[in-house]
Amino acid sequence: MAIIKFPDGMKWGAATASYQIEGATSEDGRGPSIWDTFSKTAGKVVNGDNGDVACDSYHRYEEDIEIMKDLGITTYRFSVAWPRILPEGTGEVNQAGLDFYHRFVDKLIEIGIEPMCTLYHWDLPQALQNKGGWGNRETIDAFVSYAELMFKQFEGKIKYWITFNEPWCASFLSNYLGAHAPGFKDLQLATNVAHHLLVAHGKTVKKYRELNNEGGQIGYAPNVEWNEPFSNKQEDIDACRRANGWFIEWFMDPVFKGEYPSFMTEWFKEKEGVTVPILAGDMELIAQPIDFLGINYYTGSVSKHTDEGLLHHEQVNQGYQKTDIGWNVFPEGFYKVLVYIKDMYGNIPIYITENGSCYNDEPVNGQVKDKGRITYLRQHLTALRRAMDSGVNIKGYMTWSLLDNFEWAEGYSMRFGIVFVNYRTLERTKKDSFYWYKQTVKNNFIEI
Ligand code: JJW
Repeated sequence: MAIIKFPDGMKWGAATASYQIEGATSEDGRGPSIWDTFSKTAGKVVNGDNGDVACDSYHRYEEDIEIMKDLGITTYRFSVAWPRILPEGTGEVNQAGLDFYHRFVDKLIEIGIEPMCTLYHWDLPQALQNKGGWGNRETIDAFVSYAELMFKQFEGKIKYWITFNEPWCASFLSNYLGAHAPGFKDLQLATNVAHHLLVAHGKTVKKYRELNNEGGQIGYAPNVEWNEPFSNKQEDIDACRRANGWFIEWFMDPVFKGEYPSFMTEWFKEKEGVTVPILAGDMELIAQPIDFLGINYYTGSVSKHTDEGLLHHEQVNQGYQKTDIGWNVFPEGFYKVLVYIKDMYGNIPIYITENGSCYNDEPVNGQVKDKGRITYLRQHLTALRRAMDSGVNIKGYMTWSLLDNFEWAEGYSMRFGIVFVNYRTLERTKKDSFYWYKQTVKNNFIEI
């Protein structure tokens, strides 16, 4: 038994997102989002599930906050549903939507939990999608107006803001791979969307600075994976460089260096005839300095060159353990990707805004023995500590997720929570991993 200690002041938290937990999709004036439309389109979501009820957190938020209080976390990362605030995306403000988040945030603050607010966690108002969504540059200004409204409303209450969650998913997974809303399969469209998300991010950061929010911080939260070359052959190294580059450099070079990674954009141009629609001034906007970087990490793999596919890259089955969603358990990749990011972009403060695992254990006599999740968390926190020892500037860690919830295209079939949700009764049951994480938060160390 050894003890791995975290520094004093380390923030510990849990994360969720609006569409995945709230339910109440047609209550109190909320407008429809692209996820309402997508989940109600046959064949898009496992079992035809949708977020109409989800965890019913819109009504049960006080119970959820009690759970957080028991867990002892310092920070809670949640997202705001844009269509609750602006049902049409722009124009008329829905006071009832604002009221809900005020009630919620006030309660969090009252019990001493710091809110970390994600402005965009994928629930784009459908009214904006009807005008082209993120493929349309006008959506950028619609987003900045919504963000400005939120900054003003919650000034002094919310001190940590995240513009975009997982822009890779919101662009390429959603508009090229077609797996998430709005479900298109068009690489040029997806590339445009990725660019518009980045410009919207930068414009929002600029707006936040203009508003002079004292003591507040703003960042964004890209998702990363780590691809380790199968061999030292140059073609394997290059294939991994592209796979990593799609998640990391594509979304971080513009923010930290004011330019796209040319090895990626040239590849897209040569192989697919796709180009980034950059207008004058865009790159300067995107490169606004941010206060912190959020990192979402779940998985990685050993990969090699193949002559097929967008990136001429394929994973090699190395016999790694897999979680119940089929993703490799790859904690070494967590360490490596964090060190890689530090080496490339410098020592910006980093919050792990998501890390967690899917294990579908259910209650037996009131107990959920999710050993797999505890092992996953222990291994990833060990890797995180190693990254900190290697100089990565980690300020906090938020596990995904507080609750089992609507896992997008997987519906309710895949459970990531440290609290079990019975989707029939909506009863919550704390899993073994909840108690393990509670101990970790309290101790500020883990035992390995
Ligand atoms: C990649 C699958 C091809 C969420 C991916 C699918 C390829 C048709 C979890 N993070 O629920 C990545 N999550 O809301 C945000 N992160 O490719 C939060 N990444 O399909 C969690 C899914 C994901 C993915 C899912």
